[in-house]
Amino acid sequence: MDDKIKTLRDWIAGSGNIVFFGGAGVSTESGIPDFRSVDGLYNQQWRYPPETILSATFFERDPEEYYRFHHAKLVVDGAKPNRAHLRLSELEREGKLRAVVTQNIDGLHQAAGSKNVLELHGSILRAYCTRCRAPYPAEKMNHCEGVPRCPECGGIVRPDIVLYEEMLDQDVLQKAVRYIRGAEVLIVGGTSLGVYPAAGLINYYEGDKLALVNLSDTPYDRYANLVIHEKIGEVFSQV
Ligand code: CNA
Repeated sequence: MDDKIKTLRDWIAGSGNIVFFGGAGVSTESGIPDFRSVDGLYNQQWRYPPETILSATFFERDPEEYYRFHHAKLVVDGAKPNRAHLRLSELEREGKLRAVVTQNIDGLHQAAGSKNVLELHGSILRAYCTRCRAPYPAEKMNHCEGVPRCPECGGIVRPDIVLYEEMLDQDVLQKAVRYIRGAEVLIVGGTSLGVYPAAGLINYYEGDKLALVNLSDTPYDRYANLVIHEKIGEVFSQV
């Protein structure tokens, strides 16, 4: 086994206070494309970059185009948790992992069995009406034709995700800060650490066991105590 993976395994074995902070790269091995990899959404043919389509202004101006993207790219039917999701949920059950803080909106950590998941950017598995705020079945929103409408008031339905230009839920953010600040081991994985304010959360970590597991370099590599540039599912299957 690689020395770095062995170090991570030792940290995990020796700690009862681990926090995981992750992003889209955690789900690529489940078949959900991220934004910035070569086969990520930035490098696919699309009329606008994902961050434009996934913005509040764009949603308001062109919900048809938003939902075209949503149905084609955000909803990946049949995606299942991979070895990273599954090992993280196991570590929680073993009483070693305190929380998963995620930028993902796919619900795969919960599907793997994780209970304490802080979804910084919400989830496409929840939906509500933009006009009357009534909840709407996410399954229907994710599989309808065109723009879903509220049966009560006719308003446009939206996913319960944080669009660009919108604020993060302060309660979720504060909890994430608390877990990260108090963690003994912080494992950060599958994130380019380029989307703020989420990426800035790493600055709250005060310990000396910061592990970064990401295929490509990140701006935080030089601050980490351990950097592993490998597939996160493969790493988690060994720790
Ligand atoms: P990103 O900017 O696309 O970065 C992903 C990172 O993961 C890249 O640096 C890749 O090198 C790395 N990566 C890809 N596959 C693997 C792998 N198997 N193992 C290890 N590393 C890998 O995504 P971020 O999460 O950093 O950006 C934040 C955005 C992306 C958030 O707002 C998310 O909501 C949004 N997003 C979420 C999903 C999802 O829910 N699955 C999918 C696409 C985008």
